[in-house]
Amino acid sequence: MRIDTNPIVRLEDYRPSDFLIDSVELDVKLHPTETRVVATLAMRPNPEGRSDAPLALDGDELKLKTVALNGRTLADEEFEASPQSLTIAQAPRQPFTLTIETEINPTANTKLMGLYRSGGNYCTQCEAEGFRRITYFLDRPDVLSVYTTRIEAERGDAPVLLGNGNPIESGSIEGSGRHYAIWHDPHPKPSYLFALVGGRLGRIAKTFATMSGRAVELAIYVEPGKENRADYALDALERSMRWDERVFGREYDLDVFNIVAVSDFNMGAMENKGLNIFNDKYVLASPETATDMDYAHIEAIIAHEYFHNWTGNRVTCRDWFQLCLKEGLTVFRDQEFSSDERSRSVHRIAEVKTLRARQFLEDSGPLAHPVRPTQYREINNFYTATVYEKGAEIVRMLKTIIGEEDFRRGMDLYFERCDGTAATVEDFLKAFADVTGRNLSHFARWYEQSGTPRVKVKGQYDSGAQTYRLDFAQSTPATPGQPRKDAMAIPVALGLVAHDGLPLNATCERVDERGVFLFDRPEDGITFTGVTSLPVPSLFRGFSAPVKVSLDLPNEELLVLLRHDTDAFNRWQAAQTVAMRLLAARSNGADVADAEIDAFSAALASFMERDAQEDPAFAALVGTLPSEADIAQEIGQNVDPDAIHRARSEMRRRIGLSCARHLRRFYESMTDLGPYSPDAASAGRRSLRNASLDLLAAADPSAGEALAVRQLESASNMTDRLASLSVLTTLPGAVREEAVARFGERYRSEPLVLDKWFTLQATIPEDGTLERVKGLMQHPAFSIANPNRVRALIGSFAMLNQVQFNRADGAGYRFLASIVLRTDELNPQLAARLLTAFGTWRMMESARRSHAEEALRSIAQKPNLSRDVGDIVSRSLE
Ligand code: 0A1
Ligand code: ZN
Repeated sequence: MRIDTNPIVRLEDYRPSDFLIDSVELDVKLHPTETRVVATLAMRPNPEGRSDAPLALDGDELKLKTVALNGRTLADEEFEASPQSLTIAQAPRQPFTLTIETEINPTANTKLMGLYRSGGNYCTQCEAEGFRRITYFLDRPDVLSVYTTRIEAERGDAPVLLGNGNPIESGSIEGSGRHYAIWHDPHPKPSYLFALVGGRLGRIAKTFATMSGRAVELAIYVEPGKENRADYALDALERSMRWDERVFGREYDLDVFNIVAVSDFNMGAMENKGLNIFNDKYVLASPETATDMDYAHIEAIIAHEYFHNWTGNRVTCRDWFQLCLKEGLTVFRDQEFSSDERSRSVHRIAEVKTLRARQFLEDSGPLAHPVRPTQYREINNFYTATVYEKGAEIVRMLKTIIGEEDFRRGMDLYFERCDGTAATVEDFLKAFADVTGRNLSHFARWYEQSGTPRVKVKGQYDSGAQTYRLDFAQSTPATPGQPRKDAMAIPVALGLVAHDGLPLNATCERVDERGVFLFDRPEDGITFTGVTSLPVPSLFRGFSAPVKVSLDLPNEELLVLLRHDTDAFNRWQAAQTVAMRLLAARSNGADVADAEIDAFSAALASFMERDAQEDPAFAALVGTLPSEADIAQEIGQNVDPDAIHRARSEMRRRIGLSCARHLRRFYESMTDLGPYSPDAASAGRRSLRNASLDLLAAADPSAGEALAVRQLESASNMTDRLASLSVLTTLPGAVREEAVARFGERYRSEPLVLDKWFTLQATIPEDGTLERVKGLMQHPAFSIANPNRVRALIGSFAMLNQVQFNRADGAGYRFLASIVLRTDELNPQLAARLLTAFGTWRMMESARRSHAEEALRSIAQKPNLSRDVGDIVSRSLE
């Protein structure tokens, strides 16, 4: 394997910057290939830094034109410059001005970091280390500066010019066809929050009055002609701002808030101060082009980026190891927002499904790392489910442990103390320790220890004494770099449920007034008294901790929870646990008595009969079996994806047959009541109807096909149209091919819709799919340079198509390896993300495992890999 020479950055090596930059004046003359940037930096030595240190600025692929110190151009021997750095050995020990002129080529920038072009427009992406691709800088999050940006461009090319902060001046440059705009951001910020945009863009706007009565102009900029597709995003922005005022007391702090949608973007969106830049898929929506899920994602991501204004921007991170300080907390905030705007329990189930599918998976594979990592080779590779999603779970657990009121008081104190600073996880926890008087040092282990804790629980009822005892044991498996683990502080929200569902007045002194037991040792036990009949324990209500639970209860008892638990999450969980037991056993070739499957189907049928109507979205979730990937994760070793696929298909068929009467009823009754609306209640009806269609088709393919064809033709919105096409893709034959072709034709000029079409085809669990994917790479709408297209077609194939990516002959792995190498030359971040699909290779059966290893090695031995890909491939093979 190739030797990795990339230096490792370590948390323990952190030291303050030797210099500070109080203000930055940037003058950017936009040009497609020769953009000129003049940066004027007001600098001074940092009293907390070393007094003899040289001034070493970061760069990346930069071309230096000139550098001047206090207005005097420096001679060549007075500094050292390369595309990667600019060093002045003898920098002044008093405040000074450094003026640097660089030239950059936005058109050649395919990495989509720094200044680049998307759809002919200019835009920037600076997190984490992209600002150094614009000018030489102290490109680290603990250097905070006030920015003034002057942007100049051809008026015809870029009539719209946007920067951070407030607009302060604009005008024409006489006789040149050029114009300029000046933006000033009064809030000191790190360079990763810098942004500018120049281009031809349409705009929608509205005025927002903040809680203290200030007027803020909210605007969204999109491709001209698509303005009305931004209405939902603008509405979501306004709701987010109101929510943050109401729930966290946080007010917006500039005169304008701008959002720009671009079509080439590596991630979801970016929280640049006052100028959020979004992947257009998380802004643009119309009933004809977007699904209910798209609307929900738009709402969540608009909120997420807006919430960063306080958790990320006003309080930023001291260093990149603290990434979870802004990301975990902001995900928690956006989840709370979505829960308040929609159905809390349905949303919680969705959050947990994502957490398990992505974060538990990551935590059990070669890329496992702590929520606050202690070292990295490439920071771009740490924008992970662990930092984001598990990071959010930690904040949620903290709130569960200390309670709502103290949580709010702690947040207030955190904002008060840390506003305007670059903070750490310790600063965050200290605010909560101080308001509650609690010692949170044991809790802090959640940030340090990687791996998903397992909790084993045993229950014992003593009918004579009317007590019920629960014994808990915890352990966390070894993960890379962490062979041994300590016990975690695990909040267990719990209760007891009687078999007949009637309330049990049992009590336990170890359970607090919010129903939470804090399990913080390797083993512990608690006893309930006053238990008048045999109960079923309902544990980890609302998924109170990100752990894997095993509870040795028979299926019939678990199904009591589906029927009677007051906690909706655990009702859903009970059905999932039973389904998972049956599916895992079947996939492993174990004998599962038909009676057990029948009992499960009957429980589902009676749930559908009794409760489904009340909350259709919840019912749709209960009726959806664990995914093939979830089953693989549960099995954990020697996985045969084909066996899993067969077991799950068979179970879907059986459920479809035994619940057919209810499913047909839902299919007929859960129709749209009026014109399309993306609200949660309407979306819930559609989801139950479409989940019913899916099960009906599994039970009776030809009847299902007929229903799906009819729905595809008559659908009035993308949710229903796509759901019917999705059902058709599971049914091979001419009808499917015809439907797929017509859909592709109908949306040929709608890239975001074609992405869904790419994904559907890439996830067909049949042998021809790899060839189909290769064929689709030739489609005129496909582009290897556009991350959305690549992820929709190739990312989905690798991440979602269990049987075809993990083909027994290794062709899926070899294909992905070739794409990773190809994309690495253009866009290393994209390549590295695709490569994470190999995270499950070690859990496959041996033939697949060796094919995967060979594919990984073929990547590893290539010369000149990017740092992004080099890092992932070497960790995947370790
Ligand atoms: N801070 C953003 C995520 C983000 C990170 C890196 C990027 O560079 C390509 C872009 C966006 C967020 O959490 O929304
Ligand atoms: Zn974020």
